[in-house]
Amino acid sequence: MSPPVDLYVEPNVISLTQARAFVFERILTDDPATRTLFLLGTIPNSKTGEQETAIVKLEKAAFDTHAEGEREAVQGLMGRIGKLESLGGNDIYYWAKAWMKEDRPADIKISVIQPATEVHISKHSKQAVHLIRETPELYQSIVLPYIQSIPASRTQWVRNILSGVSEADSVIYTSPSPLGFTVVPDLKWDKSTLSTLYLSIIAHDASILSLRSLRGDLHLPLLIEMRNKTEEVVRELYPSIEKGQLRFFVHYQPSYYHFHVHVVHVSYQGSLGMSVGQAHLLDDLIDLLQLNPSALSLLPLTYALGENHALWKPLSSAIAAASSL
Ligand code: G7M
Repeated sequence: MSPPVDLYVEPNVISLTQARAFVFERILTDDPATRTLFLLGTIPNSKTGEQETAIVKLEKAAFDTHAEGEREAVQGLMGRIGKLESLGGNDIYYWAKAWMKEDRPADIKISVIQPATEVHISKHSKQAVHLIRETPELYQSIVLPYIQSIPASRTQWVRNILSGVSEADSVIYTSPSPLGFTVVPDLKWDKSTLSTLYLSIIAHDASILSLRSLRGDLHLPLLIEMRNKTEEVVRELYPSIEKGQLRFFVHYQPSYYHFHVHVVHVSYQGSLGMSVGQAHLLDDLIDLLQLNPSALSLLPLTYALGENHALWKPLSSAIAAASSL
């Protein structure tokens, strides 16, 4: 039933004319991580034409690969790049920022893996994800042998950083032995936007495979130095970053097994790699090891695993077999 005529209110839609008539006053929030801008200004009322205070949120849209005609548009995307500025490269990985049209701010960040292997293709393919509870026994019987079977070529890019072959001009700090570690921008960072700052602290000791290898008696001084020295160096380099504005965390499972710590600006909320279960605060790991030097080899760990991950089949089968006993 249609509403009575005198109660009918024109739907409030914004027209192109009104949008173009927006008078900008100031930026309320600029969040590069979510690619969102909140602007304050005025827009003319559609009936009276009078300028009214308005808050406008501008959010970059996701690539729509399902809409009709969009597949063709995606196919042509790389061909439409007007300008490209390399940000770095290491082994088979390259990253850059690019402009779809030269006359506007860089609008995409590009990361390339070339030549990509089947492992890369399956890692980056959409897949179902499940939660796994990894006991210390499962770590010893399945996870550790898997890590030991990974070819050394998969961590070539890490050795390139540590030996100075790649990314040498990006390295922010190298700590001398015996507490050796190197701090370098993660390839996810554009190396300029502080609110999306993203660094990696890579341990020099390749025998620390992941957080499972950490022992209080051996590694507490290293972890504490990574935490404190990196904060000091980053704050010296970027004085606008305050104490308590850097988040230090460690992934389990990581994507490569050479111990490293992620460091991000606290306002950076955009990364899936910060999900509960995968990300462990460095401070919590230090506390756990102080309580019990073997805590990280004794605790069961729960995390999400994609079905394409090499550990999914052996771990899920072992868990299913144990629960049917
Ligand atoms: O999940 P995991 O803790 O293993 O994270 C690995 C991190 O290493 C990710 O945040 C990647 O963006 C980063 N990364 C990967 N590669 C191949 C490179 C690289 O070649 N250089 C730098 N600087 N970071 C990388």
